[in-house]
Amino acid sequence: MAEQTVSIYRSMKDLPSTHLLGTGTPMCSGCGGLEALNQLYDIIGNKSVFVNAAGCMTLLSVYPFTPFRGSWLYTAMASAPAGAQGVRDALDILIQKQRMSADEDMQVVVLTGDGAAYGMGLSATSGAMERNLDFLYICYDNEGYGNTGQQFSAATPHGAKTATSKGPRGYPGFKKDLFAIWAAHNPAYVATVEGAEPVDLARKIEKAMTMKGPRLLIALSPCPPGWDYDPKETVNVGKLAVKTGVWPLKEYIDGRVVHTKIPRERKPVEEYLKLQGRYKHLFEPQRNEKLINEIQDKVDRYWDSIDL
Ligand SMILES: Cc1ncc(C[n+]2csc(CCOP(=O)(O)OP(=O)(O)O)c2C)c(N)n1
Ligand code: SF4
Repeated sequence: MAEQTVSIYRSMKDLPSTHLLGTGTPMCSGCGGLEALNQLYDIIGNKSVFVNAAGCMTLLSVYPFTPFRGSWLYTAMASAPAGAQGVRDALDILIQKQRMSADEDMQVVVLTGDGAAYGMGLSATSGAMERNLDFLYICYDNEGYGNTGQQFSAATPHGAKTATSKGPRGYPGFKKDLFAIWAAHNPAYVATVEGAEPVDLARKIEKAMTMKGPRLLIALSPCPPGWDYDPKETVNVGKLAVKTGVWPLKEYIDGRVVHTKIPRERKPVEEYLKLQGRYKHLFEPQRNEKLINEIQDKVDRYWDSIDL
C-alpha cells in the first residue's frame, strides 16, 4: 500500500518559480511537450539520468551540451526501457561496491514520445515492468511521429489528419489506451497529466518521486505544427482537452483508478476540435456531423462508464 502524503502543491503560488531546465532549446515555439517537461523536471531535480529514445526531445541535446543538469543517454526508439535497466544496474553496482554513496543515487527517467511509448518501445516497457525496474517513464504524447513530420502513431485519435492519414475521414483507427495497458501490469504508479494544468501535474510527479518501481506519466502534448494551430494557443488547447473530457486527468495507484480533475459540465468536443487544423475537414467544406458525433459519443461513453 502506498503511503498517503499531503502535497506541498496546493495552488499555483506553491509551484517552483525558477526553472532547472536550460533555456534556448531548438523545440518549436508553443511545444506542449517542452511545456510539460519543463515543469516535470523542476520537481524531478538534477539528481537524475535521462534515457531518451529518438524523437523531438532528442534535439534538446547537441553533443556535448544538454539543457539538463544531470546525465543524458540516447537510445534507439524501441530500447529506452532497456537502456534504463542498464543505467539502474550500473548505479546499484556502484552503490554496492561503495564507489558511490546511497545519497548520491539518481532517479532513472525514460523520456520518449508516443511513437516509442505506445508502439515501438512497448515490448521493452512491458519487460521492464515485469522485472519491476525502478524507473520513471515520461511520455510526451503529441499523438503522432512528430519529429519525422507527424505520421500517425498508435496514439493518434480517431478522425485526425496526419501526414499519412489525409483522407476525408482522417485517421480511421482509435487511440490506444496506454494508461490501461500499463495499469494491467500492476506497476507502482500511472498518471495522465497536461502542461496547462500545472498544479495537478506537480502533485502527480511529486507523488511518483516518493515511490520505487515502474512509474509512468503520460503528458498530452499539444503540438503546433503537427496539430496545425497557432503556437500561442497551446495552453488553451491543453485546457480544452481537459474541459471537454477528451483527456481525463487520472492516476492508478494500489490497484485503483482515481480521477483527479473532473470536468463536471463538460464543454462540447467541438470547441477543442475547431481550434486545430488537423480536424478542419470535419467542419469544411461542409460539416461532417456523423464524425463529430462519433468523437463526442466516445468521450460521453467514457465518462458515463466510470464511477465518479
Ligand atoms: C526504428 C526506427 N524507426 C524510425 C526512426 C525514425 N524516427 C526518428 S524520430 C521518429 C519519430 C518518433 O516519434 P515519437 O516517439 O512520437 O516522438 P516525437 O517525434 O513525436 O517526439 C522516427 C520515426 C528511428 N529513429 N528508429
Ligand atoms: S514537432 Fe511538436 S512535439 Fe516536436 S518540437 Fe515541435 S511542437 Fe514539440
